[in-house]
Amino acid sequence: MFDATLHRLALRPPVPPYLCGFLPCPSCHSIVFTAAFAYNAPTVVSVRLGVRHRGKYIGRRGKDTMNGAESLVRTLVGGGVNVCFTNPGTSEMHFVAALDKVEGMRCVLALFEGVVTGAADGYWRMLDRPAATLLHLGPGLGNGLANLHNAKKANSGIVNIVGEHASYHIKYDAPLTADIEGIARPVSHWVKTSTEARMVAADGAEAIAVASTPPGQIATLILPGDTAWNEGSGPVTVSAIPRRATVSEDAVQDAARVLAQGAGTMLLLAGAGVRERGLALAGAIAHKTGARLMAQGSNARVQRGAGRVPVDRIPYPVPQALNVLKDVQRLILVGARAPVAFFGYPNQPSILTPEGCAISTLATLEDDIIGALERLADAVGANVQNAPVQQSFTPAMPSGALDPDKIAALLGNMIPEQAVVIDESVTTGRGFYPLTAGAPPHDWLQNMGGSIGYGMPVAVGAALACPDRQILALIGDGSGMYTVQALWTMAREGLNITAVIWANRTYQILKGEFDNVGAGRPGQKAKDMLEIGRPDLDWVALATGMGVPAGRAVDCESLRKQLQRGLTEPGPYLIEVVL
Ligand SMILES: Cc1ncc(C[n+]2csc(CCOP(=O)(O)OP(=O)(O)O)c2C)c(N)n1
Ligand SMILES: [Mg+2]
Repeated sequence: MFDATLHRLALRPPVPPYLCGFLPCPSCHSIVFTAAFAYNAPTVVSVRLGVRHRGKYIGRRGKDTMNGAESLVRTLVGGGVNVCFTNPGTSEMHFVAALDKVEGMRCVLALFEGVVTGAADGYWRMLDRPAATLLHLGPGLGNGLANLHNAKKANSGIVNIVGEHASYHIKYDAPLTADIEGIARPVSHWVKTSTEARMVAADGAEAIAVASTPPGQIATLILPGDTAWNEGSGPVTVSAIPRRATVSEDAVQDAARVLAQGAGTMLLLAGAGVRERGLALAGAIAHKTGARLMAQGSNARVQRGAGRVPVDRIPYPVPQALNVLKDVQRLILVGARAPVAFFGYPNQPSILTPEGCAISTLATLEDDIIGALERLADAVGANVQNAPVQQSFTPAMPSGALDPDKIAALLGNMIPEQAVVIDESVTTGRGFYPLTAGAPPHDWLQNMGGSIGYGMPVAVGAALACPDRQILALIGDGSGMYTVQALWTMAREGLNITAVIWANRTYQILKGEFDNVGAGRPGQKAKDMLEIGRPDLDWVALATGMGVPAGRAVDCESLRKQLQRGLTEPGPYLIEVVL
């Protein structure tokens, strides 16, 4: 019922309390014990009088107070951020304690920070609303960097909270001291270190606004320990989120003029342009004008399947991409960027559009893409009702030995309605698109930053964002090992995720790349860098060891059975597909 709160101290007991006695509680008027402590430190930093009563610290002026951490958590919840992916340490303990006190925040522990940041990416992609992270100083942030990079490229909004030493402690260069701002800057749109407990909530509100600013941004808020435990301001309301910019009438009319030039025009889509409404509008425009439609090579979330306007992506291999784009004379960008190769290769161009191709922009990713497409549809007289949509179809059920085409046919038969497919299939999945196009409506998420290990964490975030949907994570065995700890979080949270691992025991893609960059034929040492067998990873054991039930598939029949099981049983399931 009572205690005194000690602040900013190097405490050396015994510390005699003084100024103690029984006083009426300023909030409920019952009599409570009240004490102040002098700090037996080299310098006395602060002495304060107060009581903790009915779970709350009550300040000496009789007002209810709360510390910076609690002020921040209340700000987050008030601002609509109600999931926090965490991997905390000492410097974040007050934040952890505040999570306990505040209703409405779901806290999800991950055992590696790459899972934390990837999960926050997946959460945004499904809801267009940020989750928070909680990371432990520079090294914790460092472990999360690769998936923060992927999230930044996907324009996923994240309130990325990183603990820091107490501000007065930083100068001692203790083991965990690091340049957190320096580490955060390249993967963040906004970085701020809170300087004062009373500012933490306001900084948090700003971080939410920055993260939510279209198309979504990484806002890194660094929280020194003393800003968490000292007296805070109470919750702060998030200011209005900036709206997407309306594209100019010139941009719309220019696009209409380009489309009027007929064959050789392509609309290249990304962002809201590859969601259902954007595709319907773009499909109607293409149908009316004879333009071609295409999506960027990688997309944060494509809404596809029966009844939606289908769209192909620019292929990854440069020769195929050049071939797909060879007849494009006029390219109109709709949320997309002008297409370039994933890597530079000797004797291959970086720019994928043919020489002389005129590139114009209807809307950038930040703009109101849907509004722009609506106006363009009006300008060219296109009607959404006339957009040609994908018919439902199920490929013939394959049998016998597995290969990528048969796997695609199986998936085309089995993707459930409203499934969320997280695709990190790498080489196994290159041809999955056509045979899955006629499946019931579903979402398809891809790696936007090229840093592998994004898939299983993004599946965690997507499952938390959409608990009623089936999450199907299609993962290369090499990729899966980067963030394998995600399996444990799936088990702990009981997430509806079916993780399918393409166990080809190799970094198959790198074998092709070895040749593509002109490195010749791999010798034994090089081969050993491209194979991940010896020993073969036992994915069933890895999964069950982290609490995820699992099975193995070796042919079409067993894969079908395993998928049926994974997709119908509640909670996570892993399938090791031996290729
Ligand atoms: C963080 C990171 N490290 C390394 C790479 C290089 N890399 C690209 S793909 C790949 C292997 C992918 O292997 P797997 O997931 O098994 O797919 P497969 O090639 O066998 O189809 C590697 C190591 C990368 N993209 N990102
Ligand atoms: Mg592999």
